Amino acid sequence: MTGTVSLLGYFALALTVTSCLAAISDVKSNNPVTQKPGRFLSLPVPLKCSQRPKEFTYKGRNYFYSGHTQQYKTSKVDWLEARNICREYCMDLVSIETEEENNLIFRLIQQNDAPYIWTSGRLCDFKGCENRTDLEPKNVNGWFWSATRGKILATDQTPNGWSYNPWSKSGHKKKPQPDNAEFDINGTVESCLSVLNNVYGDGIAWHDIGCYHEKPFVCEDSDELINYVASTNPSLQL
Ligand SMILES: [Ca+2]
Repeated sequence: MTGTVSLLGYFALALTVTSCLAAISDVKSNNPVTQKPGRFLSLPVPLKCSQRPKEFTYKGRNYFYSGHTQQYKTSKVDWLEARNICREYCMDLVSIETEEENNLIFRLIQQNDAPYIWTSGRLCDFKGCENRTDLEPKNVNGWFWSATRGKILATDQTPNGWSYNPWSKSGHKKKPQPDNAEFDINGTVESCLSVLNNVYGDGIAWHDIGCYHEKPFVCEDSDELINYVASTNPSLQL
């Protein structure tokens, strides 16, 4: 996928970093069990941004896998906590826009035998997503990268420019992903996108997962947060 498709007026507003930082609150799941009230997106911490882990670089952006850092070596956190850890470093959870980037992430998972990782993929199923016929059906057209607000192309076909569909062909119900399988079990919507490593005998592939699950994660540089911190801290080395 090339370019960024702005999903919502809500998000377009948030493109202004100041409003982004001030206005976006936690996007809550529909399940009371998974709601932790009062949780917001974290602001970048300039000193942490300048000392952020730079495990590898792709297309000018730095990435790191939490399992490769001293501090988060054994950490498993829910989706929002993972985003916030990344964001304090001027990063965000990884957004996988191309097959080449996906292969990079799949290889990282394979080579390190990681069981799964969080990405920034999110289902648009919260306030602001109502009455959006263009996002229907939600399980096909309702997904986006929350870090960049880029649209994730239709989940039921091979994305334009890719040679395969990264969504798994199997899962808990032995159905192609996203399948929102946990909803039938306990009412939790599977609103977050995780890359799982052969959990269902399906190889390394994308799955929709309840956002409360705790997983290691991959952070990627956020242009937006880096630019913001650079503009407010001109002497800081980023
Ligand atoms: Ca699923």
